[in-house]
Amino acid sequence: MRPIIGDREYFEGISKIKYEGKDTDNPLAYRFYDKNRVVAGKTMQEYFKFAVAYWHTLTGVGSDPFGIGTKTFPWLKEEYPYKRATDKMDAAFEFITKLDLSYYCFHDVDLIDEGGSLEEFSKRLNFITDYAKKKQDISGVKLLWGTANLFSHPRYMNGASTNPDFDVVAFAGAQVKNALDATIKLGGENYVFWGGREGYMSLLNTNMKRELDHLATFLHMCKDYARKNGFEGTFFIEPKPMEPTKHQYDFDASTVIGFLQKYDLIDDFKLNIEVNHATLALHTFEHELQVAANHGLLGSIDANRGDYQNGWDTDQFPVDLFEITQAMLVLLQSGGLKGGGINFDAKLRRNSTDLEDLFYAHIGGIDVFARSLLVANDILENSEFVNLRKMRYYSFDTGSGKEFEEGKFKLEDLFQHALQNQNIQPISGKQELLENLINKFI
Ligand code: XUL
Ligand code: CO
Repeated sequence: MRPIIGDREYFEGISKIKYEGKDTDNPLAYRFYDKNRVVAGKTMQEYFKFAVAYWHTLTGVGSDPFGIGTKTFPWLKEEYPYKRATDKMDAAFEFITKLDLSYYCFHDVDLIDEGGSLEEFSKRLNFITDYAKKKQDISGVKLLWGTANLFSHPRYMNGASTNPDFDVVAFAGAQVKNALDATIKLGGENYVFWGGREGYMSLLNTNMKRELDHLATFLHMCKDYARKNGFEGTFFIEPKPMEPTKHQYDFDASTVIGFLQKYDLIDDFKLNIEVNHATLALHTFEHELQVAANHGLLGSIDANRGDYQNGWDTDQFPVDLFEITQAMLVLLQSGGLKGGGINFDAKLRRNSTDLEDLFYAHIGGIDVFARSLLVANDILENSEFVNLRKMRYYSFDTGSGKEFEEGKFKLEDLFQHALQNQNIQPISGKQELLENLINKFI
C-alpha cells in the first residue's frame, strides 16, 4: 500500500490498523480501541485524543548513558538537515495515519535540528512548519500540543527561565516565542511547559526564591504573547520531581498548583500528568490525576509507565490494566480531560529494533487505555463502587456532620457533639472488596 501522503513508504507491508475485536489473532489490529464506539457520551476517539510523541517515536534511536543508539531509522539517514526533517515528517505522518490516529506532539528541535544560530533556527522552524501545515491539511492529523526543548543544548545546563544568567533566560524566551508561533501556525490545541532543567543540583549555589520568581515572570510573558497572537488553547505544566535536575521545581501536581495560585497563573494553565513522573514522585498515577481533578485542572496525560522494580523514568509503554483502570475511574468521575489528550511519551526498549515494534508498542498502549475505559465505565454503571464510597461519608449527609460541612460549627460545637457521641463504632474501609471489584470487572 502506498502511504496516504509523502512520496516514500517507510513502514512497508503495514497497512492501516483496524479494530478487529478482542478475539483477533492479528497483532497489528486493535482489540479494544474502536474509535467510533461511544462510552460515557463520547466516542473513544474524542475521549482520548491519542497522540504520537515525535521525540521518542521518530527520533529515539535507543541511546542510553552506556551506549549509542541501536536503531537505524531510514528517515534519519539524509545529511542535509532540511531533507532529513522532511523525511522524518513523512515517516511521522505515515505512522500516525497508519495507526488511524489524529494527533501528534513535538518539541521544536524534534522537527528540525536547530543549526548554528538563532536566525538559522528560526528559518528552519519556519520551513518545517510550512511543510507540517501541508501534511496536516492533506491527512487531517492535528497538533495536540507543541513545546520548546529548553534542556538539551549545553546553554541550558543551569536551567532555562531559572538560569542565573539573563542571556540564557532571553534565549529561552526567543525559543519559546518561536515554538508558540509554530504551535499557533499549526492550529495546536495546547502548549506544554515541562520543566526540563528548571530546578537545581545544589541549594548551595541556588537562590531558589529568585529563580521561582523568574519562572513565573517568564510564564506570564509567554502567556501574554500567545494570547496577543490569537492562541486560545490551554497551557499545561507537566510536573516531574527529579531528573535531569536533582530537584525539579514542578515537583508534583500539588506543588505546581500552589505555584500557579501564588503567581496568578491559575486561569490559563492546567496540568499534563505523566504516569512515570507520578511514580518518581512516590505517588500513584491516579493520585496525581485526582489532585489535578480536585482543582478542575486535569488537562492532559503523558502515557507511559515506569519500572516498578527500580523506580527509574524508563518511559515504557503502558500495559497494566489494574493501574489504568484506576486512572480511568478518576477521569470518568471528573468529566474527562480539559483540552488535552493522551500523548504516548513512551519509548521502545533499546533492543526492540524492528520498525514494526513501534506499531506493537502504540497498539498495546492504546488498547490498554480503551479496555480500561470500558472496564471503568462498567464499574461505575453496574456496581456498588460509587455507593460504597459515598456510604463512607454518610455521617456528613445529615445532622451535625452536614452543619459542619456547611461551616456552621465552631470548635466548641465539636466538643458538645463529642460529649454526646463517645461510643464510636468502627466503619470498615472495604479496600479488599473494592480491589476485588476492579478485578471482577476486568
Ligand atoms: C520528560 C518529558 C518531556 C515532556 C515534554 O520527562 O516528559 O518529554 O513531556 O517536554
Ligand atoms: Co512527558
